Formats: sequence, structure tokens, C-alpha cells
Amino acid sequence: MTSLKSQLLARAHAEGFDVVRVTTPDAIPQAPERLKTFLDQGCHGEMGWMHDRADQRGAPLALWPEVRSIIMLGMNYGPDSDPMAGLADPSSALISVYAQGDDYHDVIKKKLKGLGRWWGEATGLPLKVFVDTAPVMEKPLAAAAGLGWQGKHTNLVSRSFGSWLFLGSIFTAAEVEPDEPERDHCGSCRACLDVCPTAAFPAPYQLDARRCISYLTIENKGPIPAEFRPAIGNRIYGCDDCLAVCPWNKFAVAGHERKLMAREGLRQPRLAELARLDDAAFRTLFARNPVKRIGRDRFIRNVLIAIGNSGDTDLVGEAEALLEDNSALVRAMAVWALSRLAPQRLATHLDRRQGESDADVLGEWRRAGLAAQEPFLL
Ligand code: B12
Ligand code: SF4
Ligand code: SF4
Repeated sequence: MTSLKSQLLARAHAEGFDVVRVTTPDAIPQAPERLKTFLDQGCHGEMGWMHDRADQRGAPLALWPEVRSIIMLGMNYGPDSDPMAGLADPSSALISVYAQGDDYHDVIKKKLKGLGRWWGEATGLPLKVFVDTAPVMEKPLAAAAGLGWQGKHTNLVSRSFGSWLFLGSIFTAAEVEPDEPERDHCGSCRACLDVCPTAAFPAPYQLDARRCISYLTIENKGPIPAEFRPAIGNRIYGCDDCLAVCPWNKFAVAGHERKLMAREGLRQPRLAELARLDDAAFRTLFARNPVKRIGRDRFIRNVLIAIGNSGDTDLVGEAEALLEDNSALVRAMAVWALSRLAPQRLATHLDRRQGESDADVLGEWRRAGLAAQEPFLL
């Protein structure tokens, strides 16, 4: 298999992967227990799919008993500018680096399939390819293969690419010589833990997803709990703070895969423009992009939170217009945004409150009244 392995590395690089290493299916013995602790503590929040197939997720052989080796692949998506710079302009929106270009699932899956086709013919044995598309723990497997190590923020950190590797895998029934795991190079650093705006790390190497802005803005389907809204700032889809502050990024370079590069219109869009998107315009703007997945209403919910945090009174009209939206989720966040930006204006829209029947929206009106000490809003 040795010469086949060197051919595999060459082919993978030709497909556009930046790192390729191999591990065995039994290489992550601690993962099932750690996953169980994460789930028992409820850290997965509404992501019930993590719970549903936890046995398979923790143990590759339970997912596919024929697997003998796991080829782990990483693709660099390093940004070409500081991902946190946009935080300084609260009238614009921040979309996390991973979601400014085409959807990585589609881009990487296609490349994995191409590589897998060749590998299947070369070995004559079955295989499966995954990129966050099955119950697989990609980070511990990548660490076991030596692509990097799981940093204190739980993501995989690479000595060559810093925080910016997407991960994918090929499960193969072929025996391939495994590589050495990477050791932890975090040392006494705790920059990622300290920067987190929502204190989402109960301890180093552990994340409570329910507090993470990435979870709150992407996975959380209903209203975002009020306690986290101010800390979200203008991050409307995901968050990069813990990734961006890692000192290992000093070796990172901008990604080379054209499809994953930031689209100009998504680098730092104006909140006012995003707030006006109807369903059709939302689908057009985010065609082939990960943001499309959350749908227009959840997206506008996030935009309204950023508007509420902006301190920009030019945005009052955008929030006011959305008080009448068809979506209760949007109306609720419009009330919150206006209560932060211009509470006195909210009082001029009492007709909206009177005609409201949704419990969540009414709850926002009550909360806004209490915060503004305006009994007529209650
Ligand atoms: C669920 C999920 C999320 C959830 C939960 C994240 C999480 N940390 O679990 C949410 C929605 C919050 C999320 C957010 C993000 N995600 Co995500 N997510 C996943 C997913 C689907 C599963 C991760 C998982 O299994 N979690 C369960 C926990 C228990 O496992 P774990 O994170 O490995 O936790 C380990 C540590 O806690 C460790 N541990 C526990 N105690 C101790 C003690 C010590 C001493 C040590 C050393 C370790 C240790 O053991 C656990 C098991 O290995 C993967 C794709 C996949 N299929 O793997 C992508 C994935 C992890 N996400 C990814 C990305 C890019 C992100 C974001 C950066 C996106 C963004 N910009 O908004 C953020 C980062 C937030 C963060 N700090 O983690 C990439 C990460 C790439 C990389 N280089 O690591 C992945 C791998 C997708 C991919 N194919 O590229 N994500
Ligand atoms: S992605 Fe943002 S909110 Fe989530 S853990 Fe990292 S810094 Fe905290
Ligand atoms: S910021 Fe520091 S502690 Fe966090 S992953 Fe990077 S090196 Fe480790």
C-alpha cells in the first residue's frame, strides 16, 4: 500500500486538498465518553441529531463495520483580511469566514467523490466519503491522523494553516499505513477562551454549544434567548472570534479554492440592505451559500438583533417596517430591536401590539415595556 499511499497524497493535492493523513477507526477511544458527557450535559441544545446516532458518531466501526482506515483531508479556507475587523462597524453585518463563499459541503463533497472514485478503482475495495454529512467526529479523527490538534476552543488547529481548515474524510475498507497523531501545542495560551463574547467555554477543550453564537445564529430555530442578544453584536451568521485570535494563525495563508473565497457582496453587507430582503431576494443573494440553509425568517431575526445592537438610529425605519412582517419570529425581534434603538418610537406602534396574537411577540412587547418602564407597552 505504500506506493498507493503516495499516489493518494499526490491525487488529493491535485484535487485541491492541502493536507491528507491517515488514521485507524479505533484511534479515538476517548471520544465516545466525551461525546456522552457533552450530550448528558445538554450542551448540544436543539441539535437532536447529535443525540440520535451518538453510538455511531463516537465509533467509526459502529457507523461502518467494514472500515479499516480513515483518510482525513483538510482544505485551507484562510481569510484574506482580519475576520474581526468588521466588528468595528456595527451598521454593517459580519458573516463568518466559512460562509462568505460557496457552501463548503458541496465543494468538498465533489472533490472527495472524485478522489474516492479513483481510490475505489485503485484498491478494488468499498469506501464512503463524508464532509459533515454523517455521524462522524471529524475533529478527533483529524487530530489522530496528525492534521493538527484540538485546541482549547475544540476546533482543529494546524501548525501550517492555523484555525482555517475544513475537514472531510474517506472511510476505506483498505488497510493503509496510519500516520502519527499531532500533539497539543496550546501550552499556557487561553486567548480563544478569553475572547468568547458569550462565555461559551465551561472549561478548556469543552464547548457549551447553547451559548455559542454560531449555534445561536445558525442552529437555534426560535427566538434567540434574550441574555445572549447584546453579546451577538453584528455577527449575523456564525462567529470567528475564537478562531481568529489563535496565535497559530501567524502561519496561515489565504485559501486558494476560488469557490470558497468571499463573495464581494458578503464581506460586510449593510444591515439596512439585508433587512429589506424578501424570500425571493434572500434566495438569490445566498444561492449556493450556507446561509440559505436557515431560511429568510431566521436570517432576518439575526439581522434585527444586529440592528438592535447597532446604536444606529438610521436603522429605526428598518425595524419599524418589520413590525408588520408575516413571520412571528421576525416581528418579535423587530420589537426587541426597536426597544433597544428607539423605545419611544415603539410606543407609537401600539396598534401592532393590540392586533398581536403570538405569545412570543407579546412576550417581547412586555419585556420592552419593562425595560423602558413604559407601562402602556405591557
Ligand atoms: C455540532 C457542530 C457544531 C456545533 C457544536 C460545536 C462543537 N464544538 O461541538 C456548533 C453549531 C456550535 C458549531 C460551531 C462551529 N463550527 Co462546527 N461542527 C459541528 C459538527 C457537526 C460536530 C462536532 C462534534 O462532534 N461535537 C461534539 C463534541 C463533543 O465533540 P468535539 O467538539 O470534538 O469535542 C471534543 C472536545 O471537547 C474534547 N475534550 C473534551 N474534554 C477534553 C479534555 C482534554 C484535556 C482534551 C485534550 C480534549 C477534551 O473531546 C471531545 C470529543 O473529541 C462538526 C462536523 C463533524 N461531523 O465533525 C462541525 C465542525 C466541527 N464545525 C466546524 C466549524 C468551522 C465551526 C465554526 C468555526 C463555524 C463558525 N465560524 O461559526 C464554529 C466554531 C465554534 C467552536 N468553538 O467550536 C468545522 C471545524 C473545522 C476545524 N478546523 O476544526 C467542522 C469540523 C466542520 C467541517 N467539516 O469542517 N459546530
Ligand atoms: S464561535 Fe464565537 S461564540 Fe462560539 S465559542 Fe467561539 S468565540 Fe465563542
Ligand atoms: S488560541 Fe491559544 S488556547 Fe486557543 S486554540 Fe489557539 S493556541 Fe490553543
